[in-house]
Amino acid sequence: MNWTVILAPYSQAVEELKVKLRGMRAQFEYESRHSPIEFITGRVKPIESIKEKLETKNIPLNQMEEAIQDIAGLRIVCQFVEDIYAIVELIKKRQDLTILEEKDYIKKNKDSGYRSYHIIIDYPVETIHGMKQVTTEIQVRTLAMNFWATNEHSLNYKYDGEIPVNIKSRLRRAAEAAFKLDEEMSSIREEVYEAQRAFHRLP
Ligand code: 0O2
Ligand code: 0O2
Repeated sequence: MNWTVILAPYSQAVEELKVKLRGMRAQFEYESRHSPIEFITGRVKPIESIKEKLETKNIPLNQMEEAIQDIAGLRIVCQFVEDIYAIVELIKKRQDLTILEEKDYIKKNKDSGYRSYHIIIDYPVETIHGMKQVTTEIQVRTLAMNFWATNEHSLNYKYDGEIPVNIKSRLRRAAEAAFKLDEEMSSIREEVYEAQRAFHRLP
């Protein structure tokens, strides 16, 4: 199995989408409008993580491409919860990708406390063998949700997926506190937009 060859279109998809989504952010700035995008990261899932996921989900290697939807992953981080839904609308209007599935873990968070909006897309990549639809996961979340997810991810790694119950319940409380922060920030977001517009008008 030549992983470099198999993963090449995924890496192409991640690189192209990073450029395109960062382009959206730049356009908001050129127009001196509040950008619903704070920053964008992307990655191809490491081979070891792909193998692990196949094992835990009991999926044969030849079904990997259909079964694992986040081999290519983009992450869009924003300031406000409202920005997440604005981004989702912008992505839905795009002609260069197809939406396969949407998972709203904001309205209904996961048991762990995890919140984010996931969009699964098919993105066409032109290869030397022709066009290939590459399934890609776009995670859209606020800075507060990202802060929480990054810390929880580290703890999961540390405890090999078996976080002790007392830490788990603290994490759930922290997730609620982060969401409260998002709600409080949302209530003053018009003030923030105004300040940011004023800042951009400065020479
Ligand atoms: P970490 O791991 O959080 O410490 P650039 O050089 O600017 O073009 P970029 O985006 O800075 O590229 O880095 P890269 O290497 O292309 O992207 C890696 C980033 O993807 C990491 O951010 C990861 O946090 C993020 N990432 C990790 N897992 C996932 C995932 O499952 N889905 C998505 N969508 N993104 C993920 P950091 O902060 O660089 O590193
Ligand atoms: P990594 O290391 O980020 O790549 P499911 O079959 O629904 O259980 P599935 O199909 O993988 O799982 O999809 P899901 O749960 O919608 O989203 C998968 C990705 O979302 C994860 O990728 C994480 O990046 C993120 N995620 C989901 N739940 C949590 C959570 O409780 N905490 C954190 N920190 N991130 C979460 P991977 O492959 O699990 O991991």
